[in-house]
Amino acid sequence: MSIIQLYFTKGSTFSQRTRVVLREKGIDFIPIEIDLQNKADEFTQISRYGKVPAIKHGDVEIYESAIINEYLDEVFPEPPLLPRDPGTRAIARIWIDYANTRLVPAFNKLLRGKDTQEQEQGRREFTEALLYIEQEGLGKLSNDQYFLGDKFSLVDISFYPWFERLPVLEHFRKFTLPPETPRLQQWWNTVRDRESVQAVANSTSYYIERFTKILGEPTPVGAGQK
Ligand SMILES: N[C@@H](CCC(=O)N[C@@H](CS)C(=O)NCC(=O)O)C(=O)O
Repeated sequence: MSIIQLYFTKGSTFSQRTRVVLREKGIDFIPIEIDLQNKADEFTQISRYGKVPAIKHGDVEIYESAIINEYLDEVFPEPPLLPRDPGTRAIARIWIDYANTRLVPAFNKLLRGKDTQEQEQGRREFTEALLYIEQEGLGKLSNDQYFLGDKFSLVDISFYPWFERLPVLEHFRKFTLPPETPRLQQWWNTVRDRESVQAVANSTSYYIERFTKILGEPTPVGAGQK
């Protein structure tokens, strides 16, 4: 079959998920970087939501990172990134859904909320999600270094890009991982060292510069108080 074309952007969390899968599996691909401010027709014809990542593989055109990643795992089965047993596979999918529907929206609310009230609501929701992952995810699913045991999986891949951006939350929102999340901190220390994750990582200064353009400078502590 033909070589995969990957449509992505360097700073995109969701693109990093797919870029890590491609590297973990050693799949050859042609990277095509998209300008999201000026999307080419070739790209929007493939990614019908106009979002990265998207792939073209022969006649197969797919978007949505979780769906792309399952496709890649099916077409390039080695090393497997989902468990083979259907029950455990379903649990893995629940956690991928948790990343998409709980963790990511809470992160965005905390960082990009329109006012302090919305950001504080985001802080509560993000903290709650982290504690839930600590206790119900890493605490119960696995006795080992990754979500599903000793094998790195699509679950780890689905969560990790938001942890790479924790320094952004610290810079703009003074948020750090709660002390009640030692497993999560250990998990992130292990994941961040993987070759695939390092290969697509961006520096903290890259993120801070990028988000300063979007959010402005962080408000100094005590500003406006006398
Ligand atoms: N649910 C999608 C989300 C993808 C997404 O939001 N991508 C962002 C970049 S991180 C994007 O392309 N935004 C451009 C736009 O919405 O116009 C997925 O999992 O792939």
